[in-house]
Amino acid sequence: MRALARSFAQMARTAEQPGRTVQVPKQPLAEPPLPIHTLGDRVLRTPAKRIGKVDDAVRELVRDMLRSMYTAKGIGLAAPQVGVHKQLLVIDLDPENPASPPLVLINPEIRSFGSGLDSYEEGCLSIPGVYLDVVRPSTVEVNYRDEMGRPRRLKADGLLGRCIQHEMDHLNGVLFVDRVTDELSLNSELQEHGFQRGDVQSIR
Ligand code: GNR
Ligand code: NI
Repeated sequence: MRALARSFAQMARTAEQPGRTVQVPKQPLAEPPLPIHTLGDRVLRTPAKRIGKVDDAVRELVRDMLRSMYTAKGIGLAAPQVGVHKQLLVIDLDPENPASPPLVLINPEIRSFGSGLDSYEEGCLSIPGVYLDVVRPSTVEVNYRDEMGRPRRLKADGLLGRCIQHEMDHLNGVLFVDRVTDELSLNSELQEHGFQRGDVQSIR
């Protein structure tokens, strides 16, 4: 009986321990657990800081970011979008597939860009409704740490390469509209969705 009671106590403790995984159900919730800031909000322009130690608190933040991303129907989310100035981003290009794990990038650094350029229509959870073409390198190579703090390297092209670059811009306080070159489309699309042209910091 003592042994049985003790094993239940151990089970309860195990269940309470923050997990070694960051997986959450991909189901949308009624509201994102972390509210997502939008264009014009200064928090989106504040550069993120390196994460010193990848601990349970970081993994809990990752879970809340994933829940927020799945609820908002995005394929990526960077910590500054939820008002957290940390170098952390999550990506899931297959949010409908429960079997494919999301990507978690901590302290990502771009090692190199490929030589080719692509144009692609981007959107952003922080600028809802606005979709505009952005030119970026077709491929990137990044170093980062995963959710267990292990160092990783990834070479990405296509939508993944695009998404990594979009999210890493967020870590530097840059938004995709800053990179749009079609001034006419930019102005009309912003106006149509109630955003201010003055909140864009065009890069050129
Ligand atoms: O959900 C998103 N879709 C998307 C489409 C094209 C290029 C980039 C993205 S990322 C975006 C989610 C978001 O705002 N991440 O910061
Ligand atoms: Ni975005």
